[in-house]
Amino acid sequence: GYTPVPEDRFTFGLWTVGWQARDPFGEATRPPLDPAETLHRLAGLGAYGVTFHDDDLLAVEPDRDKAVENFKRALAETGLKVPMATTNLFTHPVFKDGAFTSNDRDIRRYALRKVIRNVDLAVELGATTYVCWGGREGAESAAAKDVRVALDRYKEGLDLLTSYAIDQGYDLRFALEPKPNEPRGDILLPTVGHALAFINELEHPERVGLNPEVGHEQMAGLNFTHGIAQALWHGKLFHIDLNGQHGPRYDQDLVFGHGDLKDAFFLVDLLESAGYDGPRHFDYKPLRTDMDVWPSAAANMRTYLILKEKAAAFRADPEVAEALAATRAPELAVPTLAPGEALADLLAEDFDPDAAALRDSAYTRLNQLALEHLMGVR
Ligand code: GLT
Ligand code: MN
Ligand code: MN
Ligand code: MN
Repeated sequence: GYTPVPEDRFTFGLWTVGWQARDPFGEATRPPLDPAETLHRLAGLGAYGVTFHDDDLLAVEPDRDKAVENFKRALAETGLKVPMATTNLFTHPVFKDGAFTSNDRDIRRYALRKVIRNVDLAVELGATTYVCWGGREGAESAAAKDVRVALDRYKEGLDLLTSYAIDQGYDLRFALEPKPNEPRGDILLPTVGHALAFINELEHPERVGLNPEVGHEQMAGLNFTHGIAQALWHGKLFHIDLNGQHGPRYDQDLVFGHGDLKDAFFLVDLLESAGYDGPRHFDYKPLRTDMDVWPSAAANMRTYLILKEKAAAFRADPEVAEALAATRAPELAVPTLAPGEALADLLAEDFDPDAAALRDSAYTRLNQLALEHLMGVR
């Protein structure tokens, strides 16, 4: 069991296993990986596809045309798909004050050219989602960045990109990836909620959704599964970055489940029961102390499959059904006003709040049942 197959739709960024483990305090601990080798390794592990930044393709071959050719050959050899691609708008020092929201107009124009060049390649490779992680769109000094004006420029950038995709006839949607901080002191569109509200102000909101990352919402102290549920409710979960994080600290990018395991369990429960049909995309970093990155890649998929089985067993457990009924959860699906009923009927109703306050929801029993499934004792 727990052996991934392409039908599971597991995907990995080239930059994940390819991370050489440079951090703010130390040099790389691992040599660069040839993207072609990465594709063969991931296919061997049962993955469905890969994702990439424009610059990831250049890891061992600086000539873009040759690098693209090598990548295409490896895709053909392995049968891996490219459901999503993205742009590196953060490594080069030119982006130190942002890309779409840099104070420098010529840098904003360069950033858009860099994105559009990779959008064309992404579509050629079959991608239908284009992620925009604005890690450098932000500030450390309160006065130097007028946030309202920066949001005007952020919107302008996305409006240009969505219009371009529409004009080209591309079957491509854009997915914003929120993050509260790191590398900037404060990043624009810091959470799922901020990004959802921003999308409503865009010229083509139907073309723009979200790519939330587990750790990024948890860095903001938020409940990731709740954020995903709301993104689904808005029809905006275009893509997802799965990984692990322990609370509000630096972005850990741990293996999926290696942070908050209980939240990972309920996340898988939600994705599977809500019928999310996009890729299960891992955006993790192999530990800096691991020299062999492939066991950690496999661990992400194995953990997901184990949690999927545990969540299904939890939902099928008659005691869980009984405990759920005791919480009166099914009643939440009943509209507050009955069909045909008038507000006047509600206003005229007699009610004893003191008696209703005595009802017990017994949520602890449900929590414990979930934990016991997760701990493997049921
Ligand atoms: C970068 C970031 C990730 C984003 C990637 C997409 S790049 O590694 O930390 O969270 O998903 O640009
Ligand atoms: Mn991260
Ligand atoms: Mn990351
Ligand atoms: Mn990410």
